Amino acid sequence: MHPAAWAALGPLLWACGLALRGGMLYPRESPSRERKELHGLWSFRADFSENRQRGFEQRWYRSPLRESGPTLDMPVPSSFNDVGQDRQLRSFVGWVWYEREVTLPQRWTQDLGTRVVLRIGSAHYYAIVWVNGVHVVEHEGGHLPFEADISKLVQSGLTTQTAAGPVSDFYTLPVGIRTIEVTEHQFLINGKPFYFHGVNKHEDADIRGRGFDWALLVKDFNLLRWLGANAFRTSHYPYAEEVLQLCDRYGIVVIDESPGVGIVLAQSYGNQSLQHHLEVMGELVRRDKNHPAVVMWSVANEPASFLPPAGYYFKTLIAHTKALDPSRPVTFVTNSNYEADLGAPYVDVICVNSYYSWYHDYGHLEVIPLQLATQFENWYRTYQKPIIQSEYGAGAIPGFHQDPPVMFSEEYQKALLQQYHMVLDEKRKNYVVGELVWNFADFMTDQAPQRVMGNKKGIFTRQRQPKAAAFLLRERYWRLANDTWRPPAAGRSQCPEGGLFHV
Ligand code: BDP
Repeated sequence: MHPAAWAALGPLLWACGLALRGGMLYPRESPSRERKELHGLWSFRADFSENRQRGFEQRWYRSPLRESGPTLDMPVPSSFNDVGQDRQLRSFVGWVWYEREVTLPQRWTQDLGTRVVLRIGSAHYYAIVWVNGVHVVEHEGGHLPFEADISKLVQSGLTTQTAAGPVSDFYTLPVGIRTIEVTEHQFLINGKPFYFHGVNKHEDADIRGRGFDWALLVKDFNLLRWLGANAFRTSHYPYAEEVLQLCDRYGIVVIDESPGVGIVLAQSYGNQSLQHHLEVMGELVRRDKNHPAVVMWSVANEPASFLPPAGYYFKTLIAHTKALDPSRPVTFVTNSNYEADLGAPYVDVICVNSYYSWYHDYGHLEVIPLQLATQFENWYRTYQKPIIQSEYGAGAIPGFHQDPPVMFSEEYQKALLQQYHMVLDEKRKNYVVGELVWNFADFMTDQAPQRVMGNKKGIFTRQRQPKAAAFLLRERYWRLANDTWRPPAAGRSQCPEGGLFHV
């Protein structure tokens, strides 16, 4: 087991009258279900000990955290790395401990017919949970929810059984009905060709880091609408469920990506990894299958899909995902050479990333048309599958201006996108079915020479203000929306005003 930080993001307790079977439904209140949010200030300690094991050796889970040493106040949800001023904590890798004391409503603890479930929205990357010092659940992988039935723990000491009359459980689930189909050159939603014009995102913002935030979410959706975007990819991990709920309501189409990023070494393709990856796909599909906005699963981003074990790995992974959900196409996002990619034979849609004139041929915008057209032609000739340009972009530091354009100026970012757009406009007449710019907003990264206080390929800043490229894309996306949108054949759309995705 690798030591890893764990940060509780979005935990809540909820009680309901009936046991849940099968899927993992988002906790909604109903006449039979109550929920208690555990968001807020938690006690926190990072284990800075040499082996990162002191917390286990001294059993910090046995008594209140404050009794075993100093604690910090830590907001949940948030990234502990981003909120502090401590350099060590900013880059800390190892176990961190979060604790919260909770008082439960009496009914939950006194009524033995009530089931009490502790649910963690997500915790990165390995989480162990104790309730009253008792180990209740572990979860590996981050990003996805997990839960533990803690009824027995919180109701212990009670022996009298309450009358077991008939129990009614109520759960409301908003639904949307639509079909998806992939042909040799089209992506069809409800039988009509769909063109993805959108973005790649990250769950990231100033101060809070990766923590879920309603204000940020609504701001981002307002910006997506401003932009005329109709789609995004959850690069490079599943996003909070609340994000998908808004996508359903606003008519934003989603390519839902697993956390399978960084599969670049031969040993990443071992059985243990594959097994875990299969489990994660199970968790992801189980969580998100009811969202009509999700139109395709992406099992990975930029794996070394040219390595020999990649063929078997992706064949197995994609077949497994299709078996879990036969109703949606499956892909992974590639940056491998079309001739060498061993996973591509198994995907429904080719999703390709390229950074012409950014990571190669620096400054030579003129190479893009030929290189990009060749990229598309090679992939299509080889596979006869629709293609999405799943990433392309350039870094720009807001306020840097230079003409003729040079790298990192707003002009260069804009000019690079324009070069891509010329080719996309040509190829979308045939088999290119989408374009997702990298990235919606600037985001924080590890330090590296190609990063300037994070990744600056956003068309918005990390504070969600537009760079010049945002205006370019806005004009383009609304034009594409008008060009490619087809009114529903019959009946009125159920989508809220402004939704581009009419089901
Ligand atoms: C792509 C990756 C993405 C990076 C991007 C970049 O998929 O996660 O942020 O490059 O370097 O290859 O900007």
